[in-house]
Amino acid sequence: MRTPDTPPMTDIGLDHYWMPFTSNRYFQQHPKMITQAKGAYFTLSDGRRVFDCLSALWTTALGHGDPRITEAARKQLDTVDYSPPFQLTNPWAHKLANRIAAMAPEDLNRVFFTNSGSESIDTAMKIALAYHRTRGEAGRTRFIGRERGYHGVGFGGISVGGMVGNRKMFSSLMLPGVDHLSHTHNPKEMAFSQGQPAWGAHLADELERMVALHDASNIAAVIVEPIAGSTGVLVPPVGYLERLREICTKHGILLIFDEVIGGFGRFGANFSCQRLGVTPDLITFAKQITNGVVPMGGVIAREQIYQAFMNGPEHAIEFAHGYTYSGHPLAAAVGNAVLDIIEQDDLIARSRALEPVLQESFHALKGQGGITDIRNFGLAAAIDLEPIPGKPGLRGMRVLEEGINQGMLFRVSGDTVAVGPPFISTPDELRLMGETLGKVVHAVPAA
Ligand code: PXG
Repeated sequence: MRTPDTPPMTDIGLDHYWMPFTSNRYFQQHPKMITQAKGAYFTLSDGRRVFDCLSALWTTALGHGDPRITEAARKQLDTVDYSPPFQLTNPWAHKLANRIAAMAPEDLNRVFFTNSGSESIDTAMKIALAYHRTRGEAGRTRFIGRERGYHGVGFGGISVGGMVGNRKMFSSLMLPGVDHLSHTHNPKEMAFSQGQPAWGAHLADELERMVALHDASNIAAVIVEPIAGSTGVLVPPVGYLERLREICTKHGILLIFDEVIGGFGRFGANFSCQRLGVTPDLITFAKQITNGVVPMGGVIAREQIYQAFMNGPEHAIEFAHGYTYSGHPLAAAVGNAVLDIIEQDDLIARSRALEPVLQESFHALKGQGGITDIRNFGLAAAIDLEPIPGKPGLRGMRVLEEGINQGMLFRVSGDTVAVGPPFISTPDELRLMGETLGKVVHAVPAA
């Protein structure tokens, strides 16, 4: 079904938009365009309607087109459409910062706004460096990331990130002084785990080896996603994050949790770290804070980190960093509306209540169609597929196409299929998602 104001796709030239993270030539042969978004469903320009299995890009768990968000945005545009963020501000950004601080754990209560996850990582890394320097520990410049980590695409983020495809072209400009912990996914020890795997806490001890090698006085921060999202929902082993926390505390190293996916309910708590019971020193967020409707991200810092910057003359800028759109009034108004809806509709409890349904529907696929692993935590799950021999990624691409034919927009990365459905999903929708994934996997075999 096409709405009257949507031109047919054939009328739109496809030549000029260089699409991000896309096989552009394949796309030109198999174009897919979203022309309608409502609730938990997208409609494509050819009329196919699909369930939004990944909440768009881990962004839109409240569903698309919630009139309360639309109204908040409309009202904001009529009031203050833009306000410059340096040396003055707007009330909506302050209100949102106050609310985010109240949702965050312990004394993480100072919120710095950005426009994306990538900018949030850069910002957190700068805060870490400047924090140590301002306290007279200027030698603490090294960062420790983790293999298979995704921290966006800025030079900071790809340096601490652990995805070779995102790094290899840019190695000449990668930040110096970065080490990577091993990733925690070992199918031999943990395949088909439900929730947190029992094996693997000892992998955090690698951090002690890095400290022994470099000396703690040279290390600024460790950055990890508590649950690695875009590399296929890698769930931390029981005790692993606790151990990282312990070692960081012991050596005065800041612990940064990248909660760009984990913020605002995806894992059944405000932030995934609260569900997992481990508190970092800095949290990065983005995506769900605005339900994806307007770009926004940010960093939440412990009080003591913020206070370390509050020195020097009072008229001086304490942290020479910020974006033209930091605390944008439209994004802030939408963020406030999103938090209102999360509260009013009790959506974090709903996300938590849906978790066992998702777990059951995914783990029911065990033993089918060359599925080599199934993982889940919170309202997120992934399966790994046996690849087509010699053609890694092709089976995944076919799953994407066949999924759309069968009414499901799965997120496919290589031969891994991930889902992170909207919090407004019904249990039946989640069951159908699992059943359909089973059918799709059978329809596109590895051999
Ligand atoms: N950190 C994490 C943990 C992310 O998941 C970013 C940083 C970067 O955010 P921006 O807003 O700069 O894109 C992300 C982004 C996927 C997928 O398929 C996930 C992301 C991006 C693209 C694909 O899961 N997350």
